[in-house]
Amino acid sequence: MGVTGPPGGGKSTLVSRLLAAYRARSPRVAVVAVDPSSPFTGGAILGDRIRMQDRSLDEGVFIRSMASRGYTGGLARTTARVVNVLDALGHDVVIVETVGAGQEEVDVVRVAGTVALVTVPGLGDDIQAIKAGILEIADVLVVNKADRPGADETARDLAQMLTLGSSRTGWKPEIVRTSGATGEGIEALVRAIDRHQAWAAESGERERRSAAAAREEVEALLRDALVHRLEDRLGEERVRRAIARVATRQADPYSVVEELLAES
Ligand SMILES: Nc1nc2c(ncn2[C@@H]2O[C@H](COP(=O)(O)OP(=O)(O)OP(=O)(O)O)[C@@H](O)[C@H]2O)c(=O)[nH]1
Ligand SMILES: [Mg+2]
Repeated sequence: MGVTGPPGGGKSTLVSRLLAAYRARSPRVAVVAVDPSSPFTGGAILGDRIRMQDRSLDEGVFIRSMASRGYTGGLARTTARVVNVLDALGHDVVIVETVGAGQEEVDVVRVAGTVALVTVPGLGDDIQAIKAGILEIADVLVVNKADRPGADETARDLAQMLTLGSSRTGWKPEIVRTSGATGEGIEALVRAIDRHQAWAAESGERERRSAAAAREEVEALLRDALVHRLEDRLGEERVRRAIARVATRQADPYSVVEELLAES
């Protein structure tokens, strides 16, 4: 499952709570925290380690941070593979935490069977921003930091937004109020996730998502392989020259692609 949302919304704290809940019923649980800002030794990763410390000594728990700086474009693919490996190694639950800030993060959470979008009270404008991109991929909407004032209002705003958008799949996301700080609402969140997974299994949505993810993965690899094969045949210099002609407006990209394909 994916846990996404704005920076500092309490995702890691919630994931730590979810870990405890899932660990109580599964022998092996894994977390992949995708860190968009930090290099490998960055403070945020260390922060995540420390916040999840109470879980990290447990043999049944695997926690991995992945820095994404410098990996734009390939992040979703890399994450998908890491998740596959963890799955193959026998983890019953794999949680992917990522900051929901852009398209890249939206792609990352597509690897997940269930996506929880974490918001906090009083985000106002940020909720508008969320609405634009990521609301449509949320299967469960979490209003975290519900120990703070304004959680009910935020939940109402989200419910309102849901009525405006049209559901792609027929699933109506549940809205759950939680506090990672006090543990309030965690059981309700787990139940909401369970309900979505049961629905996804029954409705065929789970198969649709795995089929889409598999297609995405194979096509991406195929594209890379074909480009490399073409470069091998024509020589990198030939390709470079073609690109330069597009850059200097001597040719349009469509004709250049036709030309390269015809030559190869
Ligand atoms: N009041 C309150 N504070 C919380 C809650 N959950 C987390 N926090 C605090 O919010 C801050 C951010 O928590 P994190 O769990 O690191 O949030 P995050 O979304 O993982 O942050 P990034 O990964 O950096 O985007 C920390 O200081 C937490 O102690 C909550 O339910 N209530
Ligand atoms: Mg975090």
